[in-house]
Amino acid sequence: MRKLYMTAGSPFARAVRIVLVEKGLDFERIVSPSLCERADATPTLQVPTLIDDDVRLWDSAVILEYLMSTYPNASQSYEASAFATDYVRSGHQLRDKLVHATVQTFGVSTTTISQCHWTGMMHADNAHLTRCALRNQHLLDWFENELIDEHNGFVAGLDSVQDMLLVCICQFIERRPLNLTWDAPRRPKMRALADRLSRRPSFDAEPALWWEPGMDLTDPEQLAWASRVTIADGIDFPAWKASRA
Ligand SMILES: N[C@@H](CCC(=O)N[C@@H](CS)C(=O)NCC(=O)O)C(=O)O
Repeated sequence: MRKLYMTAGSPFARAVRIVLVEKGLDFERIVSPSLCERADATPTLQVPTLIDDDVRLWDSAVILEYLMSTYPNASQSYEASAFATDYVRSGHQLRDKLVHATVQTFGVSTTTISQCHWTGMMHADNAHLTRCALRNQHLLDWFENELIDEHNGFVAGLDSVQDMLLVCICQFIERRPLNLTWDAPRRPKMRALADRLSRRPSFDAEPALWWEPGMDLTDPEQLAWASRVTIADGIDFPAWKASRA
């Protein structure tokens, strides 16, 4: 069976998981692979990496392109806007790839801040990370401008892979105490996109989870808490743990 190297938190891996679900494709999860397992799978040492028979791919953009071009969509048995049939549309390749690359830059900026945060470097105290946080705000304003309206994402009438990755990164931001934000009154199209995609069963099946060091997502209570809490709740894991002691 195809295998996906992933972590529960990676927004890039989550976008791949969501597309696998949209397409009705089974996969085995290699969750939080060790350094040795990562090194055996990919020279990037990163997740996601996908193994599908003799095809081994890393980088979510390449994996998403492969899945979109190799497998047709499963038939939809629920009320939802249509899921894109192509990674990039014929006649719009350059624009769709530019959008995807820009969304990936948003993801890299965000996960760089996150990974540094957990090693004790707050973005406000570091010039490069401060630039990453500033870049995010410029990128978010650009996305708001590129989204068509409050009923459509980057492409009229369907939910694209680019829409999905963008929302995965926003929902990652909502589930880390990083002092970052994406939501703002001046970005109603972004809010509408996140709300609409959250209603897709694939987003529910592969949820974004709160994460902080010390959490154990194999504990059902912690998993239930991680599934519902966001930064809007104003609580973090140490506070929740203390409230239960
Ligand atoms: N461009 C890559 C980025 C993947 C990435 O940054 N993965 C992170 C997790 S969100 C990772 O594996 N980080 C560990 C590391 O960089 O060593 C993609 O789109 O797949």
